[in-house]
Formats: sequence, C-alpha cells, structure tokens
Amino acid sequence: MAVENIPVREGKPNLKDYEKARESFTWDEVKKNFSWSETGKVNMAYEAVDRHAEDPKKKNKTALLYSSPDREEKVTFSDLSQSSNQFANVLKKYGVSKGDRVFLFMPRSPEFYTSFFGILKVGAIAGPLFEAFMEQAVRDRLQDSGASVLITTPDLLGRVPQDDLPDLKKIVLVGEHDQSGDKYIDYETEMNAASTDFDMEWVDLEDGMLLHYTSGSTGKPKGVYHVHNAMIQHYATAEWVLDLKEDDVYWCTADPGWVTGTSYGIFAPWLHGVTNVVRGGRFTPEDWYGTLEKYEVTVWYTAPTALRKLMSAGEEAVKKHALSPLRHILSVGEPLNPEVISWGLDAFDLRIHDTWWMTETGAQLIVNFPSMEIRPGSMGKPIPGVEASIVDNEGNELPPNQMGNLAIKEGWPSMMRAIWNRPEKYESYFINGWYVSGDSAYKDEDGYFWFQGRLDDVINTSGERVGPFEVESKLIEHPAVSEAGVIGKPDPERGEIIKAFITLNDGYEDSDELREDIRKFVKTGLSAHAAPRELEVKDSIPKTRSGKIMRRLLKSWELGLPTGDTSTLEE
Ligand code: 6R9
Repeated sequence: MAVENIPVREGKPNLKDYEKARESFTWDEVKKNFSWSETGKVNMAYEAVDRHAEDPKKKNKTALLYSSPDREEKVTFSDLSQSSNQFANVLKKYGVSKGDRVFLFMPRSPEFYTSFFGILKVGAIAGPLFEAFMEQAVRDRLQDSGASVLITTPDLLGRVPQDDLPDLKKIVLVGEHDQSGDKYIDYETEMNAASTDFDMEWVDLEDGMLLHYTSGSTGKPKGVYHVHNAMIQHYATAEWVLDLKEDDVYWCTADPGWVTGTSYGIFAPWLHGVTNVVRGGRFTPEDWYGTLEKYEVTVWYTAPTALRKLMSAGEEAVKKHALSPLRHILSVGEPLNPEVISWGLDAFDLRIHDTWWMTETGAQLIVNFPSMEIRPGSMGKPIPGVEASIVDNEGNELPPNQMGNLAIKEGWPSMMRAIWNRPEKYESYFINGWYVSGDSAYKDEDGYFWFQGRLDDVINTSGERVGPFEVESKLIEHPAVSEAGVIGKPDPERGEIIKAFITLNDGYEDSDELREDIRKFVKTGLSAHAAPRELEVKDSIPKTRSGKIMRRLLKSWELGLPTGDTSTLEE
C-alpha cells in the first residue's frame, strides 16, 4: 500500500527553509555560538554543562530527568557540573590524563552522566559500552582501545575479564560491593572526598573525545574515533532537525552505548541547555507512553523498531495517555516503514521525521526537516554544509534514480577522525574525495534519498548492528559446531533477524535441544541481541576459494533469490 506524501505542517515547528539556507551556508556561522570561537579553548563538557551552570538563569534548571523502574531523580546543570568536577578529580588522583581511554560499562543512571563528563573534563576519551555485552565483547573493546580505567557496577563486574588486559589499571565500582585490593576504586567513597572545584583541561578542537565500537562484516569491532569539533554539528542539527527550543522536554530513547545515545542523547540537547529525559530499564509500550505523558515530553527521538512495537500494541494503548505536549517525533537507525509513518499520523497526529547517519559520521547528515514535505520511505535530504550523492565503485556520481553507493563529500564537522589502531581501515572508507557509507541508495529528481540496503553483510536487528563474523566466531566455539555462516533475514518487526547456518561435528545430531543450547551459548557468551533467532543445520557451508564464507549465497538460498555470480565458490 502506497502512503501519500505528507505536506509541511504549519504551527509549532521551526519552518525555516534549510534548502534555501544551504546556498549561502558555511560552518563558520555555527561556530559563533561557542565561546571558543574567541578564546580558542574548548571542551565539550564546558559547552554542554558548565556554561549553563555559570548562567544564573540556567544553573538550577533540570538538565537530567532520570527514571527507571526503581529510581527517579532530577539533576540540575549546577549539580551535574559539580558532580562531574568531583569525578574528574577522582580520575586525576589516579593518574588519568589527556588522551587516556576511560570506558563505561554500566546501565543508564545519573552516575553514568557524571562519570562521562568527568572523563571529558580531564581531557580523556570516553568509551561507552552496552550493558548487555558479555565478557568477550567487553574484552575485545578494552584490549583494542588500551583503556586504563573502567567504570562499572558490581552487577556487571562478572563480565569484566580479569586477564589479558595489561593496560587496565583501575576499575571504578558504582554501588555497594565487597571487592578489596588496589585495582578497585569505590565510587561513593572517592566522590565524597573529592572537591567540587576542578580546573578544566582545555583541549584542541581536534583532540579526542569519544570512541564508539561498531561491528563490520569481517574482523573484530572497530573503534570509531570522534573529536571535540563534532559539537559544531551536534549544535546545529539540534536546532535545525530536532527543532529544540529553550523550554522543550526532550527524550532520546537510545542507549549511550550506541552513537545516537551520545550525539543525540547527551550532546545535542545539553549544548542547548535543554531538559533531557533518560529512561532506564526494559522497553514496554505502556512504560514508554507513560514516560511521554508523565514528563510532558515535547520532542522525541526514537527508532523504527520501537515505533513498530508501539504500533503493534494497538490504538487503545496510545489513546489512554494524554500526549498533547508532544510536538515533534524523529527516527533513526534503520529504514522507517511508510506504514509506521501513517500510523504515527493517526496515533499522535504528528509526522515522524526520518534521519540518516552512522557511527562514523558522528551526527545527522540526511534528514527530513520540519520545513519539508515528507515522502514516506525516503530518508530526506542533506543538511546545509553537507554534500551527499550516489556514486559508483570508482567514486563517480550517478544520475537520479540510479542505485549505487550512498556517499558524502569529505569534511563535515562531526566526521570520525580515525579508526583506532587501524589507519588502513580508515583510508578504505574514502574514494575520490567521497566518504562511502556502505549503504546503497538512490536519489530522486527532487533530491530525496531512498535507502536500499547495506552493501556489506552487517546485520541490522532492531536497530543494532551485528557483525556476522562475531556471531560465527562465537558459534564455532560451541563443542557441537564445526562451521557457521550467519545472515540477516528480513523481519517485519525487527528489520532483520539473525539466522545462522551451521555444520555439526561428528558425534552430534541435530535436535531442538541442541539448537537451543547453541543459541544460549551465543547469548551468554556474546550478547542477547547477537543470538541467532533461527538456526539451521547443514551438510556444508558455502565458501570462496580463499576460504571466505559466502553469506550472500546463504541469503539468496534462504530468500529463494537468484544466486548471482558463484564463480569463486569452492567445490
Ligand atoms: C546512527 C546509526 C548506521 C547504519 C547505516 C544504515 C542504517 C541508519 C537509517 C538507516 C535506513 C535510516 N541506518 N539510519 N537505514 N534509514 N534513517 O544508526 O548509526 O549504528 O552506525 O548504523 O544504520 O545502514 O549505515 P549506526
């Protein structure tokens, strides 16, 4: 069923015509909003927190509205400024300095945000990890980054490797515990003893701020490295795309282990001094509608997988709640189904605005502005200061309506500056001055971009990127599994689900119990979202002559599609 284009809505949103604005735009205009444009001294923690804490009109404003099933808290800009100063003092006391990597492996909580800004204040690089990670996933990231300090909770400590991490000097424990020894730092004790004054470590715009690990189709997860300069784009897109204003109550549902949870769950709202809702705990439709209602959320940034779940919870669920303060909804992470947009019109009487970007791009690049007609199924158009195109494999631009590589002209402010430890990997993203995203798309005659799929094999399940290689590696660690090939299989609710094809070692027979045992093994060894929902036992796994698993072929078989070129298939 085709969903009709949705015209611009007059009324509350900012209807500035950004397509016009792009003609004369330069990023220098945005830089004028920051004090560093005059002083040359920069730190994201200053612009997002301390600047508001210094402002008599803003210091007692609620920065963080935190709630989880068993805890509720309001944190002002002044509170957050002081507590992050305290934590910066703790880090400094234990020798953390500029450029060091400090990782966070903990649930969303006020302490998370305090620690996060404490890390930035000493000039260190923050590495947020999903709390769902299992030991191997934590190990890979701590090893590659060479993190010297990890902040975690006693509950999660069991998944922190105790060996093979020579760089890891200290573990900060948030919450009651019975660990002793030099390696452990008690958060509460140290915070109580620490001063609320701290001399900010001023850094350069190009100094490191953040490492986000993300999965590729081969090899270990890669560390995408971002610098303080990214704030220029976080600030601008918060205004243009999120349409944030002084008295908004903003809720970004993303976990800070995902780039959306930092760029838009921390930086974008707080650079503007906007009240930010953070909800911990598991997703339920009732709870999410309840959160929107209770905090009178006005701007909401979420993901298609959540919207699809809300949609399947039915009309009753939404009509029970008073959501009239809500005025703007946005989505990111995977294609936004036209059906969901049309449901949103009924459920909220609002348009849902799709946005496209990646961990590597650091901030939104292709979006639906409030000032644009929405074409359901399209990701929208590039923001001012960004040139996007469709190119062939040599980096030549293709004409409208032709599918190819979605690519961005190098040089936007929030672009990653490196892949940690892997310069050759970083270089491989760029062809002929274009950053090549790995997504395929086309552009229509009017400049709207339409997503087609991932060009590599990375799986996107409920908005989480999962590398098949990671899952395959874990599968073959199971004593029964000989070989494994993993693909993403289209799924109406989750975007894709993980399907694994395996061969068994001698002495093992296919059975429901065995497959369930293997699933559990991946779940506890890697993470719940990486566990295959479907598992099929085969006699062999197709591979190339050089030994690479042909996932493309597995996928074609699974979906009953033509198999394409199989010349490299091993006999
Ligand atoms: C922010 C984020 C990036 C990949 C990207 C693409 C997919 C993101 C999308 C979308 C269709 C959208 N993706 N937004 N696909 N429509 N609006 O998601 O970062 O986790 O690195 O994923 O997600 O495939 O290449 P990340």
